[in-house]
This record gives sequence, C-alpha cells and structure tokens, in this order.
Amino acid sequence: MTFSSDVRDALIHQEIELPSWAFGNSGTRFKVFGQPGVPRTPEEKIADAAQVHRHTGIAPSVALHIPWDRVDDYAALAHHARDLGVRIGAINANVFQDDDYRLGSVANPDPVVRRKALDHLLECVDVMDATGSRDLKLWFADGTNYPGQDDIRARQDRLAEALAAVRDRLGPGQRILLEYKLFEPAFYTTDVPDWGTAYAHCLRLGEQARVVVDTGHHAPGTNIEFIVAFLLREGRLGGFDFNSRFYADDDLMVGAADPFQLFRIMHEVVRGGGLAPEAGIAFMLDQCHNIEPKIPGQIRSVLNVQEATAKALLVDAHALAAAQSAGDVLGANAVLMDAYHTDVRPLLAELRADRGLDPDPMAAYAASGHAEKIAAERVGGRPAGWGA
Ligand code: LRH
Ligand code: MN
Ligand code: MN
Repeated sequence: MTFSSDVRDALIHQEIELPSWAFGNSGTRFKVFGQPGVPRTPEEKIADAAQVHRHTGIAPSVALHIPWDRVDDYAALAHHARDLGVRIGAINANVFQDDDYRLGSVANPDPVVRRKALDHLLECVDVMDATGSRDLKLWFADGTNYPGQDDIRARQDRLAEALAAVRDRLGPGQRILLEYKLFEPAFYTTDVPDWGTAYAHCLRLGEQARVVVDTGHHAPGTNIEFIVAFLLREGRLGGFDFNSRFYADDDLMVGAADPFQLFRIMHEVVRGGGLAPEAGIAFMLDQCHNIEPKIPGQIRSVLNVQEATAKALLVDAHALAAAQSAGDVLGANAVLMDAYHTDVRPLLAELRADRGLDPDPMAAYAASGHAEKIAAERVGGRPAGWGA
C-alpha cells in the first residue's frame, strides 16, 4: 500500500503548533515534579520546540503564553525562533493568575479589575504585532461558584464588551480564538462553558473571531466531532487545543486516551476541507507532561496527530458517500473503520525518509544526545506556570 500523491501532499503540508508551556516543569496542585534539562527562559522553550520540529518536520511554530513567556523584546524573540527554524504562533493571554481575578477577569463585577484584564488582552495584541502572530487565544477562568453569587446576564454583557474592545484593536489578518471550557476553576457557572456560547460571541464579533476546540474541555461522552463539523461548516472553527482527558482537563498527550476519537475528529476536518491552509485552522497542542519527558512527549503527540490525520485521509470518500446515499449503514461504517484500522506507521516512516528525516523521530531524538546536553547545561528549570 502507498499514499496517493494528494494524501502525501496533505501530510507534508500539515502543521502542528507546540505550546511553550509543555516544555516547562508542570504537575498537579499536589506536586510539580522537576525534570532535568527543563528550559529556564522563553528562548530555551523555543529551542526545545525547534527540536520537536527537527525530528518530526511538521511542528514549525510555537505558541507563547503571556506572562509566562514575558520578555523585553518580542521582535527579538521572534528572530530567535526564526534562527532556530521555527516561528512564533498563537499568543495565549492569561487573566487568571492574579489575586485581583478572584471574582473573574473581564466579567468581574469591579470595573477596575475589568480594565486591568482588558489592558492585558490589548497588551497581548501588541505582542502579536511584534511577533507577527495571527491568533490571540483567549481562555477565561471567569465564572461563579454559588447560585446568586453574581448576575449571569450581566457577566455576559461585560464579557461581550471586553471581547468587542479586543476585536477593535486587532489588525487586519489577526484573529481572536475564543476557547470554551465546561468547568474549572469555577464550579457553578462558567462564563464561556461551551461551543454554543463561544460561537454566539464570535458571531457578534464578526469575521475575525472564531471558536477554538480544546479537546479536554468537554463533558465525558460529548460528541466533539459533531462540534467540529458544525463549526467548520459555519466557517467559525479557528483551531484546536489538542490533548487527552480521562476525567476532566487532564492535558495528557493527544491520542493517548482515545485515538479513535482523534481519528473521528480528523475525519470531520478532512471532510470539511479543514486541512487546506486557506481554511485557517490552527492545529495546536495544549498539554503538560507532568511525569513523562517533555520533548519526547511532544514528539509522540505530534506523531499521534499525524497518524490520525493519515488515517482520516485514507477514508475512501467515494465509497463512503455511495454507502451513505444507499442507506447502507454497515457498509458506510465499514469504510470508516477500514481506514481507522490501517496501520499508517510504515507509510509515515517512508514519507519521512523521502523528506530526509529520520523515519523514527522518537528513536532519533533519543539517539541525538540532546536530552543529556540540556540536562548538563541547564540548571534550575522553571515551572511552566501551573502550580508554580
Ligand atoms: C486551562 C488551559 C486552557 C488554556 C491553557 C493555557 O484549562 O488549559 O485550555 O488554553 O490553560
Ligand atoms: Mn486550551
Ligand atoms: Mn485546558
């Protein structure tokens, strides 16, 4: 079996964005486990991301998180990234880690706190201008813990006002990617709890706002591929924060908990034309590697997305459409399952070899000596931000 030239083309041009925070020490609220060789600076995080790209060939950008990646000169940071063969991708805002945000950020009842939060979001657009980033990714921890704690409608008004102010500040070609999350840290109401809420805000904001689907932010059993199909059809899917969940927002490696779900999602992406660069879908990872080594964890994750994508590209679209229109339930399902059960790993290994990459990125990284080198060079790696 071989990949058709269309499939090869799609796989060669696929780009998966890495999160800078995946390279820092992380953990749970119980314990952050330090690892040897962890980056001490944003520059070192970008250098680690560049290693992942070097071995996979499809991870050419790295997302920043402000203020975790705060530097004096963002243009210089972008230059540093380019020198290493990668670029800076989405800018992730952080309006959840200050004491001021106890009752929320942009939906806070206090206008002074709202202003502070908005100023940070606007500062993030300044960063985008300096780095040349297209996307501002917004996740709000805003919500309430108790019935009656705040006015649900008023919080929506405040949120909408802040989002509109950010939208007004965007340059041409820049976008808001609005993330939703079912719960946590708020446990009673969350101000952007689901795709419907995010979508409604994006519709009001206009063409420069799209929804980002973080795969870990849904209730168990949610049909995420339906959400993907719907948003893509409406032109409002901005991208993904890929990760795996077993229980809540576990941020485990994408494709680890449920590779079949990842395949189903990628099938809808392919079906909706979402792999084409002009579709503007950002394929990002949002993960933490609490107990496993970080660079190999990112390589594994990129490969998991690539394998799911390859399987989705192997779905026989004609046979599927024929079975569907004939009402052949079992036949249609079999077409999909045939693709899912194909072992694409040897084909992907060949594809890498053709591109001058090592066919086995995990083994190539292990043999590169990079892990030992950074362990010797870097002392005192910083937490990624979580549980710091
Ligand atoms: C919180 C979260 C969210 C953001 C990330 C920076 O749930 O994981 O998904 O994208 O932090
Ligand atoms: Mn996320
Ligand atoms: Mn999350």
